[in-house]
Amino acid sequence: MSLLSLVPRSLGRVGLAAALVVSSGCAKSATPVGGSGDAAARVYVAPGQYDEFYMFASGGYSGQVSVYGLPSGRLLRVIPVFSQDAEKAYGYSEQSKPMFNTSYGFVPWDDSHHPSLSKTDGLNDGRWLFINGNNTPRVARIDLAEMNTKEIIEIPNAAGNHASPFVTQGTEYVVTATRFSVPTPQKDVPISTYKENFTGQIGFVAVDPNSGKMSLAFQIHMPGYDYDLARPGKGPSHGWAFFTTYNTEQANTLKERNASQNDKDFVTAVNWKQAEQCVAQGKAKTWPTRYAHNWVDEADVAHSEMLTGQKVLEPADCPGMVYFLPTPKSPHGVDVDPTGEYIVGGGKLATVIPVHSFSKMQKAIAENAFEAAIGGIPVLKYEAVNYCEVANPGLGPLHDEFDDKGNVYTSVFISSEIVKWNLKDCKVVDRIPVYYSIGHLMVPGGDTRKPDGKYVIALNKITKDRYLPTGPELAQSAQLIDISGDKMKMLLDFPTIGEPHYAQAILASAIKDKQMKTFSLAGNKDPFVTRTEKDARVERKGNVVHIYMTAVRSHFMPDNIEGIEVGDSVYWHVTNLEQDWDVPHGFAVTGANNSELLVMPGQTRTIAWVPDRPGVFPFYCTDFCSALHQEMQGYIRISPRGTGVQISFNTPK
Ligand code: K7E
Ligand code: CUA
Repeated sequence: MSLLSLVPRSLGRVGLAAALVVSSGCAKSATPVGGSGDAAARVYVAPGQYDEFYMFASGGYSGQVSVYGLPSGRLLRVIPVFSQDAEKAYGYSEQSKPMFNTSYGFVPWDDSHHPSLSKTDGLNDGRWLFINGNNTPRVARIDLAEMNTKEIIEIPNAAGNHASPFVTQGTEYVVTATRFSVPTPQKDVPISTYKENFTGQIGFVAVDPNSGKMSLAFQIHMPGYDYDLARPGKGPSHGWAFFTTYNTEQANTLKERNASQNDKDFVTAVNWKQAEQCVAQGKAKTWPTRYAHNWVDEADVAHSEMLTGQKVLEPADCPGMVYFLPTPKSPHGVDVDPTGEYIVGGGKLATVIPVHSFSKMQKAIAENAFEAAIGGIPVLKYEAVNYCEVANPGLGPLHDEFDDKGNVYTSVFISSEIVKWNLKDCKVVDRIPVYYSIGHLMVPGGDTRKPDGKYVIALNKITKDRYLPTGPELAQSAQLIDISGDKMKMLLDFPTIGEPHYAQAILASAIKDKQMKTFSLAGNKDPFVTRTEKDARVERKGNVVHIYMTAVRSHFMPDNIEGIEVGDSVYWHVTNLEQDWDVPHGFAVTGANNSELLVMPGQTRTIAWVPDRPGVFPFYCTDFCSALHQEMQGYIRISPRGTGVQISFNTPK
């Protein structure tokens, strides 16, 4: 089926043109749109001034999170999460390598889609940012005062942790689910036995309210469908979480056709408070799948442990825990409005946007308004739960965000537009083309109880002719759109790093003043810390050499080292003695085949190095730290194996 054959006449001329531009691969733009009259003034943040919002965008297949200021679109930082980053030695330094441990071994890459800010009472509280690893199923937690990744937990019994991590109203849980059904637990079976052997999984990872530390609370063993996206409830629907479900056809090949047969798939509604009760009543079974849990301790050193024995519930053993809400057609996003009453499905192949009602769902459950049951899961009647269907939504609705006035903004992929409609009468009230092929969209606070209805940001997949061309690979983009008035107004385009599936934003005032400026040197608990230049030293233990080195403007101590032999395992433990904001030192040595080090004030980082040839090699500071940065350098002498040159190094005068 060609989706373009479904282009509705009601689609605006520009939207249709954009859809055709994208799908035809033509490089000519529709009429350039953007920049309403006062756009420049609306996004201009004068030199030295701060932005109003922090925006955290997922990096998609870059595996990272990038931090932008809004409304300027200025890139402030890239936070490494699931991918090694040689710039910061993340995943290369001895202190951070354990973050990549998984049951599959060392996995220094992932595909990250959904940043999710921690919440208190349904509002962003500025403590943590969670994000999913989609490929090797994981969830990471970033500390927002430090803007560093502090924890990564693997999700067992999952294959593609896509509907994740979406936090509950009080950050009780982050949710997880398997996008791909697989034999669960894994086993060797013919792929053609999908219907008999493949099953799904939805899981809840508990978050410690004080430390933020994550632990797998329980999982639910589900029918063999694909579980795509999720949103927890809020207000009256707090205690529930909603997941979109497609491939109810249970196809295992050519899914683009075979999984698009049914008119309706499901929104899966999970009553996690009921699940908690069933776990407390001992109704969960213990499964032995292994999974890794990695975290950074108080000494700023990462650890990894392998866990097993997760609690798994079968829906049939826990009545009242899971329901299916029929939803047209292969839904992608599912989003819950600020009041917690409306559950909006993104039926990417549907001709309407279905909106379910939480109170109708409760009533339907009470009245047993079921049309069937699948594996102990009641299927509610569509009419009994549906609140309305939004007509003329555009082509390929994916995701929804909300403002503070009862409006919904739906991203529409194929017709490349944002459609604005209201929850009161489910009527489309405005639409604006975006360039091109929007995935998610984001209103700051748009998933909270109190959205900040000033901007919507379009997160686009394709930029074609929007920027100066850069060879075959083009940047993806965000577009900032004013939603403060009746009509949406395009304000700004800016390129993004990787693929920004989703983003979240928080008022800068909520976290700006909490930002950490230095690590405390006095409080440095790294086992290889060197607190003063007097303590700097070189120690040999067999073929292993530990260099305890300090860095301060503008020298290393020691900076002349002899007595190292070819093939030694040399560990450079560099402590930055500065206690001044924004004075990192770098460290690099010739032939380092992993990365440099970038050491924050008060911090210790370690890099391993195995010299492979005799000679005298320089090392130097990579971060321009002072007028005499270029003098911040030293030499290490490497002797042939077995020459027995004594260890020596210079000490402070
Ligand atoms: Cu729509 Cu992974 Cu949330 Cu991309 S997903 S767009
Ligand atoms: Cu230290 Cu440059």
